[in-house]
Amino acid sequence: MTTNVSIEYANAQAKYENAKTTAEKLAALEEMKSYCPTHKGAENLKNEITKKIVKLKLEMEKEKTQSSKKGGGPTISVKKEGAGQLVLVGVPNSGKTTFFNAMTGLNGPVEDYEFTTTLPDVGMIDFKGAKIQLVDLPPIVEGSAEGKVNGKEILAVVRNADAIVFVVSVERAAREYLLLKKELEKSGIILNRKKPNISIVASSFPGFSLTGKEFLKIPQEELVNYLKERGMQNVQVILREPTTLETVAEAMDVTLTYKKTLIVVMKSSKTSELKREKEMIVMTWENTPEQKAQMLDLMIEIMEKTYVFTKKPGQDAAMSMALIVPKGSTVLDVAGLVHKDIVQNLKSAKIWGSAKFDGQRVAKDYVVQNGDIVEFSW
Ligand SMILES: Nc1nc2c(ncn2[C@@H]2O[C@H](COP(=O)(O)OP(=O)(O)OP(=O)(O)O)[C@@H](O)[C@H]2O)c(=O)[nH]1
Ligand SMILES: [Mg+2]
Repeated sequence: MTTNVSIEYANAQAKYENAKTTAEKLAALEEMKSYCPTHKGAENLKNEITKKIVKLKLEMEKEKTQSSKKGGGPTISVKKEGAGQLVLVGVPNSGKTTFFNAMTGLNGPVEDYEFTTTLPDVGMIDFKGAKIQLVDLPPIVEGSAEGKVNGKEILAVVRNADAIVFVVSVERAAREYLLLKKELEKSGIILNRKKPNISIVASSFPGFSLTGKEFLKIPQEELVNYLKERGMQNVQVILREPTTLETVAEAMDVTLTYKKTLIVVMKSSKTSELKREKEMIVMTWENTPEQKAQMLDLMIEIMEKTYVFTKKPGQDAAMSMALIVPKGSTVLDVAGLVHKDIVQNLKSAKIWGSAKFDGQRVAKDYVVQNGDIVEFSW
């Protein structure tokens, strides 16, 4: 039986098929699981993935005991929990654990020497009643992408996260950020931009078809040859942005993953040397309650999520129980999180917040915004 899956799931599957190491395979499987459809027909698929994950973990345990005999390092995996997962990335001693402790209320080890954190530490942050997972990671160094100090395992965790919070020290902010960016890019993690908005799919019709010709910045023949060399003869190409061969290569590279980021600059006493690039969100850490609240809003934003509240007719809204949904979710998507009966019978909803007036009736496909209160009618 075929099961309809999302683009995210298909991408994760492609990563799995291209994974070279056990850690990469595991990260891809966990990503597949997190994007696995939730309806009943997909249960088998989910079970199959779980079985594969268990098998891989057993293999990794075996590798671990074998390699620890040889003096190799431990393997690392972090289970996703809550409405979204953020990872802390920084060079040694940049203040990751200091920041982690402040946000989660936990008490991870903070020392003034390097490599204090040697394994990921997981904490949950309360966001208006919803839970966000924050992962403190061991440091990234020059050479992590090649496997230095467990770099591959750490970067596999970064790859699977919903978004990244960089923690840099104020004195060396720009240098640290460039080093981190380079190591992540070498591992196929691209920051603060989206996958090229073009699609290249095998076609059941013979030959080459192109939509959006005005976006092609190279002779069409070059593109046709490039695809032919890669075994794509019958192909449909749709361009929605200026496109060169590099754009095409990037769009076809299933090993790449795209993440949004936020940069926290530690040690607030001095001004930072960090030059802001487009799309970069930079915040100097002062550890005040207002700043923590602001930080949480930014975390939701970089994970590309939206938070809403629900209410029952005639009752007050459940303001202490936010629901976190992917950005762009509709009233119907939110209903799916509340109860399946609502989904089946949903007629419309009332919205307080982003609608023109409070309590406005909206259709099922209305896209919700941060802080909206939704009341279902069914
Ligand atoms: N003054 C000041 N010191 C800080 C700040 N953040 C971190 N430190 C100090 O910097 C040192 C390292 O902090 P950690 O939080 O352990 O850094 P880390 O990035 O987790 O380090 P590793 O786990 O080794 O990678 C400690 O001595 C902290 O007290 C800050 O904002 N201000
Ligand atoms: Mg640490």
